[in-house]
Amino acid sequence: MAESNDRRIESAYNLAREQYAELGVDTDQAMSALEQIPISLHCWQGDDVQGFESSDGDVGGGLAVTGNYPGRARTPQELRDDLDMAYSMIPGKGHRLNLHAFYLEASGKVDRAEIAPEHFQTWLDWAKEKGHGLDFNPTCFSHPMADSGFTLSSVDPAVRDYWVRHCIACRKIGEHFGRELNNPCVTNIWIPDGYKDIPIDRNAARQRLAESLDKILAAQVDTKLNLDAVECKLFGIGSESCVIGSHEFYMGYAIKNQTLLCLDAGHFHPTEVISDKISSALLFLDEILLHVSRGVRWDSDHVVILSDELRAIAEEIVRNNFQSRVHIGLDFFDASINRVAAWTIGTRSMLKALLIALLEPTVALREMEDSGDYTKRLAMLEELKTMPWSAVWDHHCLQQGVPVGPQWLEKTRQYEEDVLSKR
Ligand code: RNT
Ligand code: ZN
Repeated sequence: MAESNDRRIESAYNLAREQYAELGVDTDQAMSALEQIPISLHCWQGDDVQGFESSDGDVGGGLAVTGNYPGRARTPQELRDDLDMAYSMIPGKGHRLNLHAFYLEASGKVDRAEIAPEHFQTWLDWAKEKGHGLDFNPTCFSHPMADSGFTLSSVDPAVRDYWVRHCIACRKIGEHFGRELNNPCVTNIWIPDGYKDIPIDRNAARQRLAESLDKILAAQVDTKLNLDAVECKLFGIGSESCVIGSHEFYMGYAIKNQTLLCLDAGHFHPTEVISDKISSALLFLDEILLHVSRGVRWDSDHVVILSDELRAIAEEIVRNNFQSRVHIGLDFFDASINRVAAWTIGTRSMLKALLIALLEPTVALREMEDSGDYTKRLAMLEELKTMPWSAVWDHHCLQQGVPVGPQWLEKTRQYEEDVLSKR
């Protein structure tokens, strides 16, 4: 049964390879290119953004996780088990883990301003053993010092100073990860700061934020090992009228200070897309970070699916050969479905989008565009949509030793029965 299935996948692939070859596209090359693209899975899908500092509570910072599907990871070990399960169903090498600071492992309570590499030793050992790179994030929410809704831009110097110290501690942890894994860590700063209602002084808060960021970046950290990123947002729950760290703020800040800019797909107006921003940002910045997410009507952080925008993001990266300059991270949290499935669906969709882009005859399409033949460009883009990329995807999964098609769901159901349902 399994053998005849493998044969069917092989013969479908052989036909697809011929069909792509007619367009001048090498499917084997596309698969080996795909294998090299790391995706950074966000740890926070596994436990509904709770972290391991204290007992369950409101996430805060305007982040909302909805759903009560059973089986949430309650300990770092459970989270690692769930991640191992998800990675085992995702093709490709060197996928990463994106950790938030409040996923630390410490015997007692550790102040966020005092966190250090030792609190992440088990994560680091695990990453080394499994061959994952690590990325990192200060956690500037879910904390009494963030209760006012302001952190790095607070009017209170003590609050600002506290979060400056936390962010510096995080950059040092990122540097440590980078050194230990011989693989640079992207440390991304996102803060919730903003006003629910119309402020009269947007300028002062932004000045305070810039000053705080300057202090954070002034701390000595090897920028080859730790890559700093800053993430903007349009609005959040409770910051509907003004977010201090807006797009213009961080675009300017990142260019001036040559940090990475993080573009989150849910952080713009609902019809505004990050795919269109990549080429502009990379004209003025060496590297950027993506938080690939899916907003539904607002920044709802739905699981990523193979949407037109996801494909457009992948096309922008691949067509311009930006693979080494764009760090692809995921950012969604759905507590209404199996959480391991959520990671698997989102990551496999991201990889499918990249594969489709890698199978595009881009040179030919560019010639059509440059010669003004927009009729052929549109016609070909539509025809390409029904090319047999799925046969290449199945073959790729088979070769990589991960489940083909919906087989991964059976594995996930088994894991749910054996592990998740017993929590
Ligand atoms: C919030 C940002 C941020 C968070 C994570 C948990 O709107 O997208 O990236 O999702 O830090
Ligand atoms: Zn984000």
